[in-house]
Amino acid sequence: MKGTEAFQEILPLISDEPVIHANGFICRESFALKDREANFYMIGSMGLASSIGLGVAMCKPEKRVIIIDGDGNILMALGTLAMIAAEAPKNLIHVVIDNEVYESTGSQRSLSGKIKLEQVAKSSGYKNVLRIDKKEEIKDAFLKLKELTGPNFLLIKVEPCFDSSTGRVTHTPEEITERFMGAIT
Ligand SMILES: Cc1ncc(C[n+]2csc(CCOP(=O)(O)OP(=O)(O)O)c2C)c(N)n1
Ligand SMILES: [Mg+2]
Repeated sequence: MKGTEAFQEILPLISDEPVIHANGFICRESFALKDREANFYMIGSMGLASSIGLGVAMCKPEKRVIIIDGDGNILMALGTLAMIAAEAPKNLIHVVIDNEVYESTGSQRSLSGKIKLEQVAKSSGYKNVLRIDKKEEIKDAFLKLKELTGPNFLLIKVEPCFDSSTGRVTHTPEEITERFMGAIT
């Protein structure tokens, strides 16, 4: 499955949940397919979507909070997995689009071809962890994790082939922050 296809499957399953996106193609893809006020796009700072998602989940326990992360991003902030597991927000779903490369910067190989990220999440203490590699499995897996008490982790293995013609997020960081805060308040 292509990265784009993973987004095409997941986005229709999201209603009013806050979604915090990792930088690079993850933001761009989601923005191009369906921009929403409750989308937070991390522009530039790699590795931090998971920390921001944890903060939002802790501050808004009544909302189901979704992080859409990348393999390179998550590897840059592995300590955050331990922090999420330790804080154990019941309302958090951490999705990782794993193409085994840093695709946004030229597809340099990441470590996720050798390191099983779902095992890292499981042994850190995430409550429910699923790894899938077929597009047809996304809907059931995501809806199941939405029902289960978190923190939950969904690893989606994809081919490295985001569409390079996908545009950049056109909102400024200030606009993204302001409308996101408005949407979740
Ligand atoms: C601290 C930091 N280092 C490097 C970059 C450059 N950079 C932006 S996106 C990215 C790759 C992210 O990889 P991954 O999370 O796997 O997402 P993908 O691009 O594969 O969708 C890199 C290296 C950055 N923005 N910030
Ligand atoms: Mg990647």
